Amino acid sequence: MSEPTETIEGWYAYHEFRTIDWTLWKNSSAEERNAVLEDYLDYENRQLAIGESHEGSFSLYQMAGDKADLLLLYFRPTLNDLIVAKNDFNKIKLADYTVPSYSYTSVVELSSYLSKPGNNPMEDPALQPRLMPNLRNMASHVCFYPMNKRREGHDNWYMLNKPERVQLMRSHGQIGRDYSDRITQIITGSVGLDDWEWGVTLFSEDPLHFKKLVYEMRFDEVSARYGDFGSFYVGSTINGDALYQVLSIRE
Ligand code: 76R
Repeated sequence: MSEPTETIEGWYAYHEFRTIDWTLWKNSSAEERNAVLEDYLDYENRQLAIGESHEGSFSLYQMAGDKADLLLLYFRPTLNDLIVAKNDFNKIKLADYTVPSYSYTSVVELSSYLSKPGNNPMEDPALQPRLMPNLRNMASHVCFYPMNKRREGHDNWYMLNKPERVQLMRSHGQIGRDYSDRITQIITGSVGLDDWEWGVTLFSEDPLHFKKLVYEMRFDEVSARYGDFGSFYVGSTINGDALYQVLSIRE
């Protein structure tokens, strides 16, 4: 058996994708629509208060394509906190006008591939913002996709010995670091938690950087030989006030 890589876990993450039921929305009265949005602003304020007291983080995104219209992204210290956050959303009026289309449960993961020997990562203050991400500090665009490391015939990541994996991850890290001024990445682990092994969440001011980075990584051995990818979701951050604009209907 080859040696597993040590991982450090941070906050739990919940990505909830929803589509808007436009027919129901358009058929509701202006008063009802206003009440839905007021109710959402209340919810958003409660989420922001949780963020300010460092008990989690939340952001809403408007999504491109037909896989989802909205992404509700939560980070929380425990899995139970995530369940509470999910249920709290289901209790507000906006939940009646939106339908879940995909969701992903995972936990922030830093792997020790490139950590310096002798360093205790838990005591490294520089890692704290990575383990407990503050979505308020992230760039305006988001890209999410789940992925696995391949386990097929000769291309079995889990049969490689540790030095081989370290070497492959070094090259991966090098490409990634070239983008670190344009892209922030949050890797969340989901083995035993959801259907894929990792969730990849990227943030950038310009969505073109997502395309450039993901394309470049496709040529790197760790992605080319060992990466299997799920569906991609891309969008941009939106607060409750902007949601008013998105959902407003001309009478
Ligand atoms: O954490 C670090 O900065 C150390 C280097 C590093 C590790 C260990 C790193 C850097 N990643 C690591 C682990 Mn990554 N990453 C991905 C994807 O689309 C694809 O081809 C793959 C999806 C992207 C886009 C990306 C970006 N990374 C991992 C792991 C866990 C592997 C394991 O444990 O086996 C996965 C699944 C993964 C996937 N990576 C970086 C980036 C970027 C931008 C960086 C540089 C971060 C920075 O320095 O700011």
